[in-house]
Amino acid sequence: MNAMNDLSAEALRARIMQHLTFTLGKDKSHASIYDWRMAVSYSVRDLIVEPWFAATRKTYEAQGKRVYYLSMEFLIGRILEDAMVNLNLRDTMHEVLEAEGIALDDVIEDEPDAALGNGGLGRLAACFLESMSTLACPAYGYGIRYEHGLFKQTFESGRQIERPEDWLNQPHPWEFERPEARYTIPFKGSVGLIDGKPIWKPGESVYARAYDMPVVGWQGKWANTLRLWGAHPTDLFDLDRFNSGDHTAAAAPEALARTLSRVLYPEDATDSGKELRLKQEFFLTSAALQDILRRFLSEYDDLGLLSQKVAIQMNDTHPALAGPELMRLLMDEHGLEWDEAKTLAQGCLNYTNHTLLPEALEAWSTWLMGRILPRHMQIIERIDAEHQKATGCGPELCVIHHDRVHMGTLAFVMASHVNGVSALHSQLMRETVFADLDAVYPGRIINQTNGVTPRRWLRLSNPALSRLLTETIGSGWENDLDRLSELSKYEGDRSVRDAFGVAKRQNKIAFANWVKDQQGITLNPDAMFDVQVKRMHEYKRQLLNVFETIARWSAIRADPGASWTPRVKIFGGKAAPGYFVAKEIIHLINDVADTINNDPVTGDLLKVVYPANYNVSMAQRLIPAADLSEQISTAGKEASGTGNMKFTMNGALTIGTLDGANVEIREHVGADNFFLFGMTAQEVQERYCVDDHARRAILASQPLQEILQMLVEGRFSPADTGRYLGLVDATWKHDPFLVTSDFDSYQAAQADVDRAYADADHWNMLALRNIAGSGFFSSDRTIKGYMADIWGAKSLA
Ligand code: 26Q
Repeated sequence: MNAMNDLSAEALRARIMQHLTFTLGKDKSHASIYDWRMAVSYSVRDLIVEPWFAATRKTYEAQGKRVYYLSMEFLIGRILEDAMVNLNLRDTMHEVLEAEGIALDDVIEDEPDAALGNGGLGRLAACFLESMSTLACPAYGYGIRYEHGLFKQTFESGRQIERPEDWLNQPHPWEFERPEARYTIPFKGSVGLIDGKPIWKPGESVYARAYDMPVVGWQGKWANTLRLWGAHPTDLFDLDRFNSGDHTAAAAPEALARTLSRVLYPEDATDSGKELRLKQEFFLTSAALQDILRRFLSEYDDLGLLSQKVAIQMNDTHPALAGPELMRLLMDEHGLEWDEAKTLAQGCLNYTNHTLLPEALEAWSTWLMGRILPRHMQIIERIDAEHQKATGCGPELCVIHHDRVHMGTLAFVMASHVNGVSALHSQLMRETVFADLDAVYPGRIINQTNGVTPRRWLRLSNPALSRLLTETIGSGWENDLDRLSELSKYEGDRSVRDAFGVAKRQNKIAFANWVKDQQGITLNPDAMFDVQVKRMHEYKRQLLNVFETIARWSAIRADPGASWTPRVKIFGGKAAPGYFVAKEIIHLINDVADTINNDPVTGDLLKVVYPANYNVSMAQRLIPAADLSEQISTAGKEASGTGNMKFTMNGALTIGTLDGANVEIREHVGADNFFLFGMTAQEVQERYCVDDHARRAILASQPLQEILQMLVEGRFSPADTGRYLGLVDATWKHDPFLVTSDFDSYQAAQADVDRAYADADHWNMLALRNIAGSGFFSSDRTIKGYMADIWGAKSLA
């Protein structure tokens, strides 16, 4: 039963006016869009509280297993519209506000994105929370309440500039502060022995304070809690210093404590080894585990039941201190013996791996770990010793190796289940990075292919297509996405294909209007919208796409009268601030865009746009408008990808390699409906054995030589002709992600794309087949897999 269905426009209006008047203290004649957004948000939030309480009550009564998802990142985006969509309130809200002369879209867009994540891993956590609520899985998300989320990106003369993000400079209407839920988080100090028992005397500590956000599922039937921790000082204030006149120093303890939850680290694929990062990881992990144990002990008095009642998921190794910390709490605070503590911890814990790139695997120096967390270092050493003894493994397999604590090994050893995020990635885990551990712990590695929530990524972001889907296959696909397969019956129906074309065109016009507004660039909605949006990283090969763009431009200029398929190349994504090569590629894309967009010869046949500050909200505008989805990573490098899934379900076709979940997307939509190119993961490994692979590939490819020559001549940077010499040189000599080896194959696939797009009706049929095959990529399917294979948790629907 959905209470929201009964809510009339009049009742909703009354609630909003109540908040506007009494919560915001504003008369409607003076209310700003901000005031309306707050009043609207509080009114919607009020409607979630009831299912939220009901879920808590049912969870308590069921006495079943609870799931805890620990993640350093939750890349949520905007909350209001998602809540309205799930409560089926959007149309009523539109009506109510319209009567007041307020546009709902303006209110929605006034909300800052909650950007508490870098990219895929953080967005996956957000999709999982929503699916766990939709599926009535009793679950909690635990994360950090960063004051500043992922930096804002701007471009100055084509270069990326980072500015701090400041989402909490306004009240956050979706959170409930819980001053009573507070834990002490200890650091540093020393470990002594009293009566043969280790006693940790911390040298410093901070408080973790809870801030709760309800996460409501589809149709408002269930809401789980996302609990974010804010850091606060244990000693508020140095009063002596203040009284002696040193006002700045007096506030030092407070400032120091708060730095812990001040800002999200913007690296998404390199382990920086920074002390503050380690402290953040422990801060999250310890606060979450203390909270989990407190809740458990409020219901049960036998800690021996812990692993029957608690399942903990570690989102990558970032919370991998959960193993030693849970053991420490069980032993040092609750008096359990080592063996029982270890068995219980292992019974509760599970680990998801999101990358095999060596530079991203966390490994803390034993020196740093011992200094920040001396008690944990002892526990880790003993875990490692027992792991070595039990498996007889060599040094490479140890948790501690070359004076570093390898967090992947620690997480693996302390987990019941270890999972990869696509079939290929899980297989590569077994064959490469975790091959030896897989041999000594057989069966521990399993696969759970990622998914995305169709509520945000279809229903909310693509209303035009959503209406068509409901008209064609009926309602109910939103939480039963396999029903999209019923669309196959209509691929031969010209009116459905046309209707798809109309919906897509509508989305493209909306996006073109936005680009016009933002950048003054006019886009032709009849051109193919070819999109690559994701974090900037060499392995994702934005450079391959730029190279093809340059070759295309050059080819059109050579024969402008030929029958070219008009294209708009759209890029989006941020580079980690210290990632020099990624930033150089951003600069190149902007330089290429500048040159091409001002060329009257190519005109509407080719445009390049790179809107700054790609984020969740931009993705929601852009993905529904895409015709072509670029998923072109070096095979074996992209663990899964999740953007690839969003594009597919919005009716974009994929040009891609056999990497990550692309493999499964191709299986589900059909090989004829996917533009495949490039080497396989196996072939990539073999190519790496060829010393001068790049030189050979370039010498064998006329177009590649021309592209590199144009860069050498400074064709795209006339005022600074040497700008890309380094990039060209590195391409000839190193090309670590095999851009050159895959170039010809990519270019050929792009030519196939051009031909297919030229037949609009046929293209629409291919797009419909993609949508029909995309049901598997709902995160509801993924979460059902985790519940059944990993957590042993039951839906309480
Ligand atoms: C590690 C140490 C220190 C500082 C930062 C980090 C760090 C932070 C974030 C390392 C990695 C990340 C994020 C990784 C990530 O987003 N991986 C992506 O996860 C997606 C969800 O499973 C996959 O679809 C993508 O393929 C994968 O790249």
